Amino acid sequence: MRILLYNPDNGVTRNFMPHLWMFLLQALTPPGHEVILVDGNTQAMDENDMAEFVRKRRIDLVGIGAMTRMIAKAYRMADAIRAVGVPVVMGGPHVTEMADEALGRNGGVRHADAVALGEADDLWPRIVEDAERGELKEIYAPVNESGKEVKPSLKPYPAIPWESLDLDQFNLVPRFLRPMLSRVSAGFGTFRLIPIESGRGCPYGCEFCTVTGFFGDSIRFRSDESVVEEMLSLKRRAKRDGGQVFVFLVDDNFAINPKRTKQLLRAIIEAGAQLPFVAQISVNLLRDEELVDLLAAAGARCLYIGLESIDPANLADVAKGFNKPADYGTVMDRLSRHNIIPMFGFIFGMDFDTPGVAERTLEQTRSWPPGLPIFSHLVPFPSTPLYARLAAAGRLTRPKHWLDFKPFSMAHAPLNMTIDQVHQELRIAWEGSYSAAANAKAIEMIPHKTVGQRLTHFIARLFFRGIYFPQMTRLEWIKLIAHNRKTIFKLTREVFRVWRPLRSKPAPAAYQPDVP
Ligand code: B12
Ligand code: SF4
Repeated sequence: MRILLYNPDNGVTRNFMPHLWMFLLQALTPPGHEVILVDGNTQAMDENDMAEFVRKRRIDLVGIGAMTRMIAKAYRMADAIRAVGVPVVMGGPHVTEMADEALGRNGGVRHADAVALGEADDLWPRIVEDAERGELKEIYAPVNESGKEVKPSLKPYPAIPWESLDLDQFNLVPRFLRPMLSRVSAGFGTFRLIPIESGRGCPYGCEFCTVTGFFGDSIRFRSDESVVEEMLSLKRRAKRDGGQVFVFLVDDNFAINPKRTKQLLRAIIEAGAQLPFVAQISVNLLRDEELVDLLAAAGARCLYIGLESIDPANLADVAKGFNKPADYGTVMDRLSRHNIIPMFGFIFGMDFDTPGVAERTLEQTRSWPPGLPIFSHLVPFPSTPLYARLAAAGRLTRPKHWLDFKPFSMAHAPLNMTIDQVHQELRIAWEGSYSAAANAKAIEMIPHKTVGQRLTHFIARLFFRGIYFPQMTRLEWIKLIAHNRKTIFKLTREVFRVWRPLRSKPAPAAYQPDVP
């Protein structure tokens, strides 16, 4: 069969990283089938394009995976595919929670022929075989003969053939810049952010999060050897392409078992498998200085931390009382000393938030070394304890918000603010963090860092700003560059001052960036 694995965009925003599930299912597909990957974030398609693609490429089966915020688009695409007679299997967090919706069992339209619930590592080969025989079942659940749920072990873990995969669609360097940048230096024309996982599961059970419910609170790890081998393989790929590979370790809490994480980091260092990477770790675990030393030595360049709120009452309310706001500044300092850029998330619209929450939060963040903040509102995802609580209290204003996805638009009534006030606070926080003045200030705050580190931080700021203020067109980018021209001019002058003496030396085959 010719199988298409498709991850939609949500029609509004774009993601910057390929999704691991596609590579994983591709690697788990039984031999004898051709698997084509399409990420809607890099290859924009509408329903007509998709129907045409499926017809022209003679696709026999389509697998679609989607988060809640992409599900409306996923359903539209699935409908278009089914209309040309090709079966659709859907999987991922949303349809796991809302299988009836995808299968049209709740009185709505049917979008999928089959749904895979939960982790599909062990289910996928069976789904492919059933599809080949034309005997797809409606629901595939990861259960044993006695109906008990079985989580896949990550030992063994399939080898994703990074060295031979066609990764063209995942190059983050804009197409029109590639030829020019490749001429500057061999490694400039390609930059790929590659997802890999070292483990699954998080036992913390924060009220708004789907992870504990989906992956379970029993944590499973890959072997150190398999992670190291994957990093080495990516390193070989980067060398071969003469480009950059930046790894996103997608574990929800990469240091959930600090002893094991340290062991893995040591294994990476010993094998010389370091690649620049970003990981997600909760703030309580980053009090550990040795852990941060090892993270930096193993290649960590950024860490994402869900700070959520500066108000302990809010944190306790969403079962995240293990975050101690008093620790935030110390952890940010520690990361900055290790040249790791902190990326941190705040959520507004929690029950103890009141007007002015943005300014109060910004006041704190301004006292820390500069990082990359992300502000969102509380989102009641289906099947979370938060959703159940708000539904029971009659506070959901858009109970099926995913069918009408609007970025940064609340779906429930907060307790001590209005919905409009929360939206207003979000705007203040984003504007206050990523205006041209805020960007300039952030770069001024790190004069002791190398120009490469400051440049990286600045470029990251431009991209992060785009999460709230979408920069989807060339014109929007031009405006952004014009607004930030002073900082750009200053950094460019420094870059030339540092690089001019180096120009006489021969260029290395693969440029290794001087990033923080
Ligand atoms: C990496 C990641 C991101 C990346 C981008 C996604 C990417 N390109 O991978 C970044 C950092 C950008 C991101 C951003 C966001 N994320 Co995110 N992210 C993750 C994370 C940590 C890992 C995803 C992953 O690769 N997991 C490992 C793979 C193996 O698991 P999987 O994707 O679930 O796939 C398995 C099954 O679901 C199934 N499966 C999946 N697809 C398919 C398809 C078929 C056909 C089949 C058969 C099976 C199948 O099989 C796979 C193997 O078992 C998850 C949490 C998690 N641990 O999954 C959150 C998660 C997906 N994100 C989440 C959220 C909420 C967000 C944000 C909205 C956060 C925010 N407030 O801004 C943004 C939105 C981004 C956007 N613009 O769309 C939620 C989604 C909840 C939901 N119901 O939709 C999750 C689950 C975390 C959570 N806290 O609940 N995220
Ligand atoms: S610590 Fe992170 S991954 Fe774990 S339950 Fe809380 S929000 Fe979810």
